[in-house]
Amino acid sequence: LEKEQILREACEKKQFILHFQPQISMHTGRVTSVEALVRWQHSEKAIVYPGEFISHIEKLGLIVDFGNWVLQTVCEQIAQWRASGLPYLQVAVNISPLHFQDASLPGTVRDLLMKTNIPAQYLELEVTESAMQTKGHVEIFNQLRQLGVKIAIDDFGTGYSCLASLKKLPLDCIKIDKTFIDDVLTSSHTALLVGAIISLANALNYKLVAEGVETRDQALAMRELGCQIIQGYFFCHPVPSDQISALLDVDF
Ligand code: G
Ligand code: G
Ligand code: MN
Ligand code: NA
Repeated sequence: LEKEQILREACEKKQFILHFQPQISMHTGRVTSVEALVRWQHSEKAIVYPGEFISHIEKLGLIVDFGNWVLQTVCEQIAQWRASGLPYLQVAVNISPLHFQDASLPGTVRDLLMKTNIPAQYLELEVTESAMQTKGHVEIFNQLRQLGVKIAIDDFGTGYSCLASLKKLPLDCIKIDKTFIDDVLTSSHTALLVGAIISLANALNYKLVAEGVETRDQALAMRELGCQIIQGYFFCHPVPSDQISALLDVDF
């Protein structure tokens, strides 16, 4: 109960901050986009990671308000980077399956895009395969795509019906789960699977991002298999927004 009170207060007092993790193009060695990752800035020293609090926010019924705050903060950040002279930068935002069931999501996104005046293609929503099972998701999907917002399937390969989720709806991006990258060097079976997923993404004309690449050898193996975009600690950890500008100048 105490934890609930603390979380409720954190929501009210806006103790959340966003960090951004670059996604690197294997063709150019440059940052193509970033993923927004929330952190709870508890006190001056303590940072709490979302694995510890997102599910509580969901249980407290606060996830729509919370997710809308994340979306608003991201849209404002995209506008701010642009206003400071940088090119538009695409930002991927994690959306809870519960938020994805909320019929007001497309309208909220439309209003935010209008208010911040950013082109819709710079906002990418990451949903997991479980969001593809929620009630009313088809309508919400279609409305979001009509706005021009991009949709990525997160943690691809870990859900129980990833091919079904591809069959159902047109997407823009597949994010191969870290568990595949973890084994790609040690299991030829996994390497074959990863190659097949990459072929699938290419055939469907979807962007493909490899997540959780931690070593040079993993990055080289993924590039060898045809992966175009890599995200992971090997290239860059999630960082505060004021570090992004310098990273846009780096040749990775
Ligand atoms: O940053 P970290 O590895 O601790 O993130 C853990 C999990 O929290 C990931 O599964 C990620 O998708 C999720 N997460 C991070 N930021 C957000 C957010 O803004 N909203 C939601 N709903 N989930 C997030
Ligand atoms: O579920 P989702 O894909 O949104 O989770 C992304 C999470 O993975 C982020 O919270 C991020 O901090 C974490 N992450 C990103 N790169 C790496 C990595 O190379 N290794 C590990 N262990 N985690 C990573
Ligand atoms: Mn994600
Ligand atoms: Na993921």
